[in-house]
Amino acid sequence: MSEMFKGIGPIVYEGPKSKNPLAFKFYDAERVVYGKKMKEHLPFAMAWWHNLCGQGSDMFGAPSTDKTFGTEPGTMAHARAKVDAGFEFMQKIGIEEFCWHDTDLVPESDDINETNRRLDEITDYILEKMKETGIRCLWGTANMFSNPRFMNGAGSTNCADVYCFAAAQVKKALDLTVKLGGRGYVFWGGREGYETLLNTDVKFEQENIAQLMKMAVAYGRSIGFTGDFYIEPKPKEPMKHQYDFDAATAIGFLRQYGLDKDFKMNIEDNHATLAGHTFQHDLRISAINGMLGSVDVNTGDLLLGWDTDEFPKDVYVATMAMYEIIKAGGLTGGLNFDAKTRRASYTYEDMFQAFILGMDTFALGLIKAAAILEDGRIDGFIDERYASFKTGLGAKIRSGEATLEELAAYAEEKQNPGLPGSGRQEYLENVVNSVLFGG
Ligand code: XLS
Ligand code: NI
Ligand code: NI
Repeated sequence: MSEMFKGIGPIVYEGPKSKNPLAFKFYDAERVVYGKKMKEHLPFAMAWWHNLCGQGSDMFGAPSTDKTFGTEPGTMAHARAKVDAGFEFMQKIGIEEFCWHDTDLVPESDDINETNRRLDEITDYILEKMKETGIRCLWGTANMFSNPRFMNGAGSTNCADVYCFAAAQVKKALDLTVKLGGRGYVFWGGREGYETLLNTDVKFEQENIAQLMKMAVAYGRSIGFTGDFYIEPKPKEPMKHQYDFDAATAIGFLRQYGLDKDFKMNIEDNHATLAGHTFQHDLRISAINGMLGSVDVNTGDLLLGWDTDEFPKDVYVATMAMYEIIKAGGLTGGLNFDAKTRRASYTYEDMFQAFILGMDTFALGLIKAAAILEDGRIDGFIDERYASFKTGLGAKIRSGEATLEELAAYAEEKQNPGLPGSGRQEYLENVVNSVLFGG
């Protein structure tokens, strides 16, 4: 096997002053921040699909990037070359885990039996590479949105035959996740939703999705999968209305169908913002429900209303994300770069630049989040803001001992409560700026 990314890497840490474009300025894997090594706080993963399969095509234009790796696309030779390229890339950039869809790994055949045979063959090869390098599998998933048979959904399809094919793909992808030692299994419901209620039975479809997930849990546990199942919420695209709109919706769905013990969230920045939230919001909602599992780190573009899957670059956003993750006690999953280079960034070097950007941005986010926590003013203020619930009637409300009559009697006696205390938002924003940029 010959070197694919000739003359590039390994990428090492050179510090903030370095002008070397192919070096980390902030990500220093072994550096201890807030009690743990950076690489432990930041379990980065590579997404097979964007990095090894994505060729820069868009709805208006043909591929701009050559990811043939010297082979004929659509062949097993190409599938193997992607494995070679992927492991070389991860080793050079210093990433220890990867995520995949079944269809990223091999070309799909018309016959599912042949596709499965190819999957067995390629995962044998991947397993060899894993043993050689120590690189691991973060999570696997089944692509149940690209093939036209899934045009009306997979779990939510109107057609029982299609549903069976979805089940077969989930079964196989679970087998492979276990084979590769994957720590998680993802359901992203890209086509699980609807375009119009004129042809859709929403309740029926949601029950069927839940049933597919229940069967997946039963099967997964029966073959020794001990990791977490994840739902990756997204409000829209490709479907107009997707059932897993955001973390709150997905968590409610899991609880309704008794799936909440086996599932957690895989939160993606760009999906949260499409749902009209911040990334931090969906991380928080997941965390307070004990369901913050894994994260797809990317970013959208505030000027565009779709999933642009850009590499993270906004240190403020990364800081708030890491603040949530640290406070939640870390991730059981990882930080998967579900992100792609821009269409016009079509060279191999651009792939490395993109990961350097994402990893440095999150390293900065980690350093700054730790600084906010150590500074203590933000958390101190929040604590103080609710202080009236620590004693007296406030404490009784919290412990569930208060009655409506007693609270009303207090209010009537007091006549007027006054104002609840300034939220001091601008002050707090000043605090964040001073921690971020005050040296
Ligand atoms: C698409 C999703 C997808 C999932 C895996 O928007 O982010 O890439 O992460 O199916
Ligand atoms: Ni994603
Ligand atoms: Ni996405």
